[in-house]
Amino acid sequence: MEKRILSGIKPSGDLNIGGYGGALSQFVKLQHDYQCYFFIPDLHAVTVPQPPEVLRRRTMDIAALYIAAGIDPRKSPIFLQSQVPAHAELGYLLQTVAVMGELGRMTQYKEKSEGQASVSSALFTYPVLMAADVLLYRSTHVPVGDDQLQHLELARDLARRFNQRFGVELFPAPEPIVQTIGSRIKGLDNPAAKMSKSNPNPNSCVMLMDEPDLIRRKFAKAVTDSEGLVRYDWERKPAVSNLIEIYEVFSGLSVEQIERRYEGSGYGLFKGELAEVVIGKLEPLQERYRAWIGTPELDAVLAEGAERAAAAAAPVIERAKQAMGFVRF
Ligand code: ATP
Ligand code: LTN
Repeated sequence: MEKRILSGIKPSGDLNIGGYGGALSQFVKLQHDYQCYFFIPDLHAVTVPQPPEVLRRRTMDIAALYIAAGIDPRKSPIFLQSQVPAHAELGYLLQTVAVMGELGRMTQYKEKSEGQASVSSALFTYPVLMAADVLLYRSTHVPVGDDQLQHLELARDLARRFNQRFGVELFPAPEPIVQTIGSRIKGLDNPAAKMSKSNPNPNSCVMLMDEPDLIRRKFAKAVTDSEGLVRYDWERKPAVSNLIEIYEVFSGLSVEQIERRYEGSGYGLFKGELAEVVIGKLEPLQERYRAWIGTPELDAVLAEGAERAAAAAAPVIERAKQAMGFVRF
């Protein structure tokens, strides 16, 4: 069976190096071995209120960053979820198969709704739309950070349930691809919490568009421990292990190579060189981003991507509707 991937990054905030390590850098590697569809889940972003101009800017930013990071849009279609109506359509069909209890158990829903005065019903059904995204392309694999594993498990359950209920072999159960390194990059101020743009401390995360000097300052301030040893050990040295993971993602060196390189040298040199390794990757990426953003070529990539995605999705949504008993003339 052909190996197919669909994955994407929500335009709900500006991208940091966590999203780069957990998603973007993986996408770039996987495009050679799979038929990939990379989309921008803009319908997901609006499950929490987004000012329309901000949503527009971030959506195009992520599209430009996909290309800047090295995704080749001729090989893998890049498109906006809102431009392929089949996503919302299959999302609705799958809502008839999903049940309230399993959606109420989703950790991300619980986290994002906690303490909010009002929560949209779309935030609750969000994981069903995510399942639709994946199943619409009959994806066999989905690269995600480990925070998305529960959602993917739901997608697998819904695929099996749909097939069984309607007696079809339509949806394969998609397998997650989680990198062992880089899939759980933590905050620079606190290795217990994921690096997230929702953290109010600006020193907690390095943004993909940060200037070199700012990146240097942020790494200089990153917490470590008092041991002075560059050693990878998540149990006992989470802060240092996190920095080693970031180093790995951006340098391509292995953990062992990094440990050996900084044997006996303390944290100052390690953090300084880590900043340079990250800057070395981000500067050219930022330059390519600036070459693409706001161009008609970027619009053309997205228009063509949406056409190719819609063509791939059409027979699948058709088969799903037929299986459920919708009349077709
Ligand atoms: P938020 O932080 O606002 O909850 P998010 O950053 O998790 O959102 P996205 O921007 O859609 O949401 O993340 C895109 C991808 O990057 C997802 O697959 C997610 O698992 C991954 N990702 C996000 N942050 C990290 C992180 N700190 N470490 C590793 N992977 C991450
Ligand atoms: N839920 C994901 C974004 C997302 C996604 C997808 C990822 C929506 N649909 C399909 C992979 C495949 C997030 O919050 N990071």
